[in-house]
Amino acid sequence: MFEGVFGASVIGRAVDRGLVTIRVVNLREFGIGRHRVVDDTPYGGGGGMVLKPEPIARALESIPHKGRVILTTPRGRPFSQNDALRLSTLPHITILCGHYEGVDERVSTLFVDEEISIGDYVLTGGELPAMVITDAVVRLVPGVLGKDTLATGDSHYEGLLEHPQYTRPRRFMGLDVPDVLLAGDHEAIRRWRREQAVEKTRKTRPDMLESMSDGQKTHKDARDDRGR
Ligand code: J9Q
Repeated sequence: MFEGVFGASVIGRAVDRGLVTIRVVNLREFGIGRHRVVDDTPYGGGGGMVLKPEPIARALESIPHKGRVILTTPRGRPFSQNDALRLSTLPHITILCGHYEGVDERVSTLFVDEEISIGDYVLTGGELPAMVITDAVVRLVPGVLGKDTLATGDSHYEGLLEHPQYTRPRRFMGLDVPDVLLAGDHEAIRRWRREQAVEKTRKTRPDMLESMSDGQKTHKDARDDRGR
């Protein structure tokens, strides 16, 4: 499940270039008994299966440099770009994939530094959230993206959604590229893009505009904070 995502595109190239190392550990290898059992029914009833603590403890013991241990769970703090930036500065992180029915609470108490949710929806497991977090973190590791890509093209660069983008052809199915983008007045282009970004944000994410005034860190601030 992880090979495709971690082997492809930007992340795959970062791995190939030795900029990051991603190790996938199969919990099943640390399961109990001949059947390598990793889950059990919950105390108190209620149905479903809960991940047992012993296999997780042994799986974590097998990891030499755990760094910060993160559990993906719908009960966690919502994941944000600031979390991605923070985690991208750490030499090692370990992401423990939760299970849709839950993980024995003692795992969190004993081994987990933070619990992260990628959003309020139900998934079958924490594997996809772990891949989402990994993708968001790895692309921020210095050298992974080209200079151009980091400077621009980031939807959360200033806490606004991105302005619309156009490329060739100039006319497609009767729709023209806005004239301002073709005229070469770069100040006018900046103004137009800013206006479009604010308008798009107001329409689809008004919550982002509301939270801008209360000291929320922009992507740029967080990058400055870590001395880049
Ligand atoms: C482990 N739904 O959902 C949103 N962020 C994480 C999760 C999640 C889930 C099920 C299992 C994590």
